[in-house]
Amino acid sequence: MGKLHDRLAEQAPALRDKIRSVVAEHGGAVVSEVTVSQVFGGMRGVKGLVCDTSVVGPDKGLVVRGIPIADLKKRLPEEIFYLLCTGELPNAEALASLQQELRQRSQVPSYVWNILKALPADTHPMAMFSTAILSMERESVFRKAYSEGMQKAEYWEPALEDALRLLAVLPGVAAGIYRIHTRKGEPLPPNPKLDWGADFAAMLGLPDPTGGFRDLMKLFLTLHCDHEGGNVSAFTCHTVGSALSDPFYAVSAGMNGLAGPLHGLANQECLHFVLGVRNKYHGVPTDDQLRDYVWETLNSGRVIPGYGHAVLRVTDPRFTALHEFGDRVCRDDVMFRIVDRLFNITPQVLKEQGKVKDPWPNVDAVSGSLLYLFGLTEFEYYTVLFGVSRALGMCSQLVLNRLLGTPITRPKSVSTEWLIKAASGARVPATQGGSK
Ligand code: AMX
Repeated sequence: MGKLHDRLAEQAPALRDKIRSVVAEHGGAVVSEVTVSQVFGGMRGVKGLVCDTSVVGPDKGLVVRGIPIADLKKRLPEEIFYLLCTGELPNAEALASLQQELRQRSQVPSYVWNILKALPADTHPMAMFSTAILSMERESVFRKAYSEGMQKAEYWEPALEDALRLLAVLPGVAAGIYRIHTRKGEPLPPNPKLDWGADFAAMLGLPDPTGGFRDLMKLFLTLHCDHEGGNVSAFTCHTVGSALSDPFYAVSAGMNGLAGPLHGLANQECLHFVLGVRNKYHGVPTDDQLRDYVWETLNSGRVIPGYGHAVLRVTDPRFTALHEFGDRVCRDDVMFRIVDRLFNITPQVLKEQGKVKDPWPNVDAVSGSLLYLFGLTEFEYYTVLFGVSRALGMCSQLVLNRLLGTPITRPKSVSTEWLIKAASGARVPATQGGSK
């Protein structure tokens, strides 16, 4: 057993006691109320979930276990995983132990390649990614242990084993998907001398003479690791896992949510947008031209990808971290300059339009352009990169929820008629309908 397992085993009794006593002492306290607008508005702002791996403050952005993401940008993604799980950054010994555990589990089974190669050529890389994860469900140690009658207090241990297997194999799977999908050649094997992020960058097989692409990938994987519990992919993964479906089922489901254009697909859409600007103006437009372009997009009923957020109300610190990286390594690149000008102009236009709650850029406004610069030009693939990183958050949340014995998710839905009656003050039954 690795150091991560041992630390979680040490922490488990106190964590469980804490939840038990919170519920015992404050179980009846009201922490959120729900308006009709929220019921019809995607439950925005309703506090009905617990997630201790990270929080996203409207004015702070992502804070991982109490540490702002900007302070973690030099950390390795695997250090972040340890942090997400335990609330502590690993010391050198714990990091080496985790890296060793990942290396031992990193071999991609040949049947995964056979499945991926058998899919039609126009299959989206995210569908390939989710399929690959699901195809490995047969390996689940959690499912096997559950069917053999494991006790509830033990759930987290095989969940951690599945999580480590998944995280170990995902860089190889994702890089192989890139190579198969773009017909760049056979998947490349992992290199045990490299860390998780560097190995992923190497297995993509792109030329990287300066090491800039490797550094970008490591930063990208760290920045996208987690975004509290209510976003579509985290919540989906959590819900599926709450049924005690094993981490392969749950993470695959989370990836299907990440594939949506309002969530993880946005970085692909952003690059599309920036390329549209470049192609229309044959380079970097003037600020006036760019302002017109943004207005034209809005007036045609489309969103400006990479701007706005369901929770944030400031510039996303992950955008700032990647923007700083771009400023350091490719300040004069046409695409980066367009991203930079858009950052100066778009918030003002969105404010003038007056619809969005958050006119500021999110992380997707810049990431695609940097990837493009380093030769990763197939933007259909970008959400898979996001998925590799976000698996860190999904897996840590799953392990902690099994450790805490979190019950199955089952909020109550009501009919529109019930809501109308309730909102107009008519007496309505406290419960209505309901199903398992
Ligand atoms: N461009 C144009 N209009 C926008 C907009 C944008 N970037 N962001 C929000 N709006 C519009 C909404 O469509 C909505 O219009 P409606 O009332 O006509 O439906 C109105 O402004 C109010 O929306 P909101 O409350 O500010 O945002 P939200 O919480 O409903 O949605 C988000 C948040 C991210 C889906 C939205 O800002 C958006 O579509 N942005 C562009 C896509 C994007 O960048 N997604 C990435 C999100 C981060 C991630 O998961 N990777």
